Amino acid sequence: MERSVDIAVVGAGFAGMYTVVKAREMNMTVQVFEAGTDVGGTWYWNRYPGARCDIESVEYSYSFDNTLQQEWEWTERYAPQPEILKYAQHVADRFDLRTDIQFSTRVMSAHFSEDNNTWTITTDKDDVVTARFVVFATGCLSSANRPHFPGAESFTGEVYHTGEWPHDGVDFSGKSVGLIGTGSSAIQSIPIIAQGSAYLTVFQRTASFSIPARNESIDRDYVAKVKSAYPEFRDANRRQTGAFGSNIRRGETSALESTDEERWAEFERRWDEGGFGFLSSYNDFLLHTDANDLVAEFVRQKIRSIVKDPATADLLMPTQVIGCKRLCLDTGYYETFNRDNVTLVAVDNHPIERITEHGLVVDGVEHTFDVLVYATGFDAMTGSLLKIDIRGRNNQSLADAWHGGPVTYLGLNTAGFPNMFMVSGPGSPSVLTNMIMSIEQHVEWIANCIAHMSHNNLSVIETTEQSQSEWVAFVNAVADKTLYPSCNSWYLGANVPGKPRVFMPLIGFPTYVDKCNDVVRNGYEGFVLA
Ligand code: N01
Repeated sequence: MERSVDIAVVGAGFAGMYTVVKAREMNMTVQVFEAGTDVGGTWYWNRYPGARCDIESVEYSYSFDNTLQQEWEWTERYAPQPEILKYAQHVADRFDLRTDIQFSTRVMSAHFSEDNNTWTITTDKDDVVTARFVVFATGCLSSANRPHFPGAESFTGEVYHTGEWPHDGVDFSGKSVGLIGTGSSAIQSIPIIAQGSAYLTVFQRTASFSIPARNESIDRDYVAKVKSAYPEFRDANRRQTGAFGSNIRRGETSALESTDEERWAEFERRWDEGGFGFLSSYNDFLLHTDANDLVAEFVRQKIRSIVKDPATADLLMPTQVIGCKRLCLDTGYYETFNRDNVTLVAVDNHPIERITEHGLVVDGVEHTFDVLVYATGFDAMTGSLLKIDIRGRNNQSLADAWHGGPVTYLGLNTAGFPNMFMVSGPGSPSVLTNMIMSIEQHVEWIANCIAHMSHNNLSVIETTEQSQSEWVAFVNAVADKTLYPSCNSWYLGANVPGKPRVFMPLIGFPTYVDKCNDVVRNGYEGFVLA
């Protein structure tokens, strides 16, 4: 393809799809490139057993079209991956989005020309598209992190990564499985793989805190209530720190102000209810370690009471601050370690030494299996952007501009890269929110900005070095007021060896939205328009 368009978009997940909707509203031409064979992004790739969203279904969906949100019927409290993918496909059908998307195509480079203020995008299918604007809708958790272990190539069995799961599924029956990782993806898949395989060995570097999801069939009365005032329900969610959970009771006092009995009863109630509401019983879990210790100890006691073998229970005991890594929600995770066909191996003090033909070696002991599953997460927030050869002014690469860590203004743009927008880029609330709410806010901001430029005959928008360094400092100052930076999370890039440690997501969706709106009201303050 050789084509010239107003807007080139990379990625056809929820962000790329909505960008097509907005571009068409503005009567602009748009070309999306997507590596997968269909829409859905995260929900297209992450097909591992048990994959489901940890934000409730009625909230994790588009709000921009009232008929769409009224008509779509979710079946479970937390939607499983196949249903979310079906929803994305339904939206693509309903708005006829696929005509502007070229699938099975990976964007290789995006270069800005200062001569004519356009971007040139090239792909692995030899397409060349020029565009006034480029929108990276590449997702925050879309670049699989596959740690390199010596000997990895020598393993002769099947190998999978949770984030790149085969479309036809995996038949584990009668097979022994080794699974590396105990984050959200592992915690969702482990109970199901354990049930469906002959034997499962889990290799754990850091024990995670997990809370029961209490997933169930969706409560139709609750759905009817939400739908009777859906726009108001969405607005109420947008006013929450994470843009979700307006139905969660939020404690407004410190955990330290209650008696032991009151606290324990409250924790029990929340444990029984399941979900992220567990950490909302008091208002200071992520502010004070004394408060955090109380709720962390409650979960540790739950683990002790569920897991029968004391040595395994000890290994499963998380020691970090609860909530500073993304809290996991599970269905029968800790119970799975009571099964006869499951073993937990700690790889913290003795990291995985190497992979062999038939398994892997830890502390000199070889563990053998037929199938190896990497549940090792993602090069989050920056990985997918930095895989593309993105070049702005003076032929400077994004990798070079971000060598010390990602620098953006509002998570939307980086100095030296005019007319380039990121949807839910580093420095925006993104992964600390209901992603679809964040995506809608970003795409609408970008669309309004492009419309403003067209109406005012402006050809270039770009932030400044000063705006972005102040913004990064602000994002980190907000994080530093909390316990978030206290552990080695992917929010900090700490899961990928050599990645600069920068706290990437901004905490606080409503404040962020106010800031974005103020920037516009003040004539795109912090940007230079020409
Ligand atoms: O990835 P992770 P994930 N040797 O990075 C381990 C979202 N999500 O795919 O903690 C040994 O959390 C690593 O160990 P450690 C959600 O936002 C949402 O599970 O770094 N182990 C960790 O245990 C989530 O947070 C949903 O010490 C190694 C695991 O691999 C995010 O995606 C479901 C290792 C990776 O855990 C990422 O989750 C799934 C090594 N060299 C995902 N390298 C829901 O909506 C890494 N590990 C519910």
